[in-house]
Amino acid sequence: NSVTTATIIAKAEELNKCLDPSPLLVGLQTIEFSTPVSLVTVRKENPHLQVGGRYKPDDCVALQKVAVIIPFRNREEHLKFWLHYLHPFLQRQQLDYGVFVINQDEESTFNRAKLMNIGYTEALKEYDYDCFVFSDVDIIPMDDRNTYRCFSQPRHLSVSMDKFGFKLPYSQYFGGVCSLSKEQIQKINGFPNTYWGWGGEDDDIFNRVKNRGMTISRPNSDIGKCRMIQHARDKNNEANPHRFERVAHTKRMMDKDGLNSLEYKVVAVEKHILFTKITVDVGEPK
Ligand code: UD2
Ligand code: MN
Repeated sequence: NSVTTATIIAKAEELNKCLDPSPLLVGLQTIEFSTPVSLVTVRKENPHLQVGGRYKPDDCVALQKVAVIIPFRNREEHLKFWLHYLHPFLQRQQLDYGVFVINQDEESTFNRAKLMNIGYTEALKEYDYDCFVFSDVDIIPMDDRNTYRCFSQPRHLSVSMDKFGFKLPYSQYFGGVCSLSKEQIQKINGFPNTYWGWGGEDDDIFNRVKNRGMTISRPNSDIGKCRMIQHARDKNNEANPHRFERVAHTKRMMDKDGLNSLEYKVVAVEKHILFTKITVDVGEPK
């Protein structure tokens, strides 16, 4: 009967689980941004991708189903480097993953944390993801032992960046790349929707995690090495003058500002081989 069939399948999958750590890892690699890469080349480098930027190992069952969410606008050159380095990296980690580029449309002030909420919500409509990695488009990890998966506590992954002399800039720093499980995201009501422009939203997320009694997990600084592509501040992402005041009020705001107050419009969904691009209208600051 079907119960025994289900049990047999579950047992077979148990036996066939991918190993942790993956035997395909190579460790520290050089990352450079001097030679531009083309999407045609990146597609050739990754023949096993499914449409939408999806992959799962075919010889074992991945330990986690990971949606990688990239808040985005007008950074095509950075995205090419990201895809070039990260697709092979994620495949060596034997993850069952999908890449979602959440593209803020038009000229409104950029809102990174709201795009992260949207990415979480939209990815869950497509697949039963249990883990979410949120990555700046311009950050490339150097060591594939830094697994882009979830842990028993929310994890900060970009801990040792060239930009900061391969150190944390401050101990509560949570910017760049982080991972949270579905449960961990629900526990903090997602991310704030009310940080318009540059800065502060990463500290708000850190406060949310802390206020819910969780701690931050991190790889050691060797394994956590990464590079950020150098860039100037984008247009329509000026420093948010309200950021310090907002970060001081996370505790009071987090139950009403987050997944439970998220409003947006999907403008377009494009399924490319290398990623799913979801263009969204996030509205304007109130
Ligand atoms: C820092 C943090 C970042 C975030 C930000 C403040 C690091 C390495 N990163 O980044 O996580 O907390 O400060 O908001 O410390 N983006 C676009 N188009 C735009 C603007 C932003 O795609 O027009 C996206 C893109 O993924 C980018 C990210 O937002 O990587 C963060 O913006 P940034 O790179 O301009 O800011 P940065 O490097 O100071
Ligand atoms: Mn940056």
